[in-house]
Amino acid sequence: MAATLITVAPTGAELSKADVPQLPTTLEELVETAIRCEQAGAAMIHLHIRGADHAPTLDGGLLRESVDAIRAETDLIVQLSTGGSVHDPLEQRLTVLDAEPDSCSLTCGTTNFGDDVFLNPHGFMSDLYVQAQEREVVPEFELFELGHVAALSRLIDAHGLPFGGKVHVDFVTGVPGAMPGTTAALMAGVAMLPQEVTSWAATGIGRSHLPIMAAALSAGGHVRVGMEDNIMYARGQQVQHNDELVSRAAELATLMQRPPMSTADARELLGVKDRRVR
Ligand code: KMH
Ligand code: ZN
Repeated sequence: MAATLITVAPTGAELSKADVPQLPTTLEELVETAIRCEQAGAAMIHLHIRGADHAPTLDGGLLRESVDAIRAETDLIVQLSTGGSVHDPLEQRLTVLDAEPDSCSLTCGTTNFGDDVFLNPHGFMSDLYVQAQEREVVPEFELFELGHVAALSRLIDAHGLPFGGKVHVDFVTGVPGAMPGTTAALMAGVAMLPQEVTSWAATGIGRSHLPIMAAALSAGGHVRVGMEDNIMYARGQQVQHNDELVSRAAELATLMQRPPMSTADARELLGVKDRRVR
């Protein structure tokens, strides 16, 4: 059985440090988190950064500093979020690529996002897709809705394959108002994937975190875990560190004969450019 790519999404843009003090928001906390999560079995980090006030930011200097620091201290594939927060302007979300990440998220359409709307019009997606190709950054296609699978096909048909020739998608399930975090919804999405897709992963928000992880592992998919998606380890027990979620994913994957994938194998799976400084 194939190994499992475990991605950790440690921070996100939604939780506040005041409410969740253990959320990693400073550069020091992010690097410490990256190191511990790599040790626990993660091969990729999906990164949102925070400013000095712990609020989400797309500051170019901080993004670059964060990418460089995590690259220097770990072998993790560094994926920057281009989703940012629902309040970030589209033009600024495109500038994330300036920080030269290995990978970037690319959400395949607009979606309900709790009480908000997460905006991803076709023109923005196309610009991001083409700029990622030009800058040799591998996109991870975030699918919050079944219609996003069709939007992914539209992008591939219009612009060809991404840099590296691989197509990796991540189903983000269980966002209130979007695709539910159920095995049935996930399997419907998997069944719709176009033939160009070479690997798929899934994450479940909140309560759907564990069931979606189990469903993905059983169906040959990869997994994303982390406090961006879920801060409860169990009923009444908050996650204290992201590595708890990575360790649990690694244990379950190993139990299912699909042990955590090495960073070297993950780099090959996703076709990322080697930007490591030796
Ligand atoms: N924070 C959400 C609005 C991504 O990182 O690309 C979007 C998000 C997706 O988290
Ligand atoms: Zn994100």
